[in-house]
Amino acid sequence: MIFSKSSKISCALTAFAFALCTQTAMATPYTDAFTSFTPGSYLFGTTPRLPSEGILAVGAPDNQSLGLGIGGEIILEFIDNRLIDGAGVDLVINAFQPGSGSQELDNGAFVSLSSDGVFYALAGSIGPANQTSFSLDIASTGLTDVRFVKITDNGQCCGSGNSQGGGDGFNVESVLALNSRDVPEPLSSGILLMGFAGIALHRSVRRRFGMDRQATA
Ligand SMILES: [Ca+2]
Ligand SMILES: [Ca+2]
Ligand SMILES: [Ca+2]
Repeated sequence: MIFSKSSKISCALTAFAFALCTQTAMATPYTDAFTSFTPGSYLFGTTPRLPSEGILAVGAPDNQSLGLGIGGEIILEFIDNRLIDGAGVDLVINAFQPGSGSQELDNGAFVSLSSDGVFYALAGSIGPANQTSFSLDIASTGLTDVRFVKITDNGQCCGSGNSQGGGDGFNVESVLALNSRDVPEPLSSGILLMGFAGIALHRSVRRRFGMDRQATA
């Protein structure tokens, strides 16, 4: 196939504009924000969390966790990526790393997922168990492009009989999409304008070459 000079220039400009419009910063497989945090009840003198402290559960592991409080709930959001259903487990919820003898692992939570922030499907329950990382296969939800992860403390506490443990509810450290799809996003409105300018230039070049052909015909 033979391409004219005008076509080559037009394609290059189009590719340049498209690249500018869709270039992304490095997407992370972890959640990028939280949309809401509703603290639950905090027992045994544990320090209540503020709604703004939902940020503690956002992003990559940083050794900071969010005690939801008994019955508390957080909704985390993927912005630069989406959780997708792949082979096996897809989602990992990292919890608090307890010290020896801690009763924190008495806590449990429900995990629900949503693509649009309106309809949520239950993906499963996590804890109580002697572990600090919980993996879920999201296949049963029927969702393939998950943006929101809702984690709700199950309201249970202190099953071990230690009245000093678990009073701040399930502790969310971080949430990771094992199976993840990156979402291209505009770098900025300025870059978008450059993209549109590239497209306009592309059209101008096409018109210019069209006129040249007419002039030499
Ligand atoms: Ca992310
Ligand atoms: Ca899966
Ligand atoms: Ca954290």
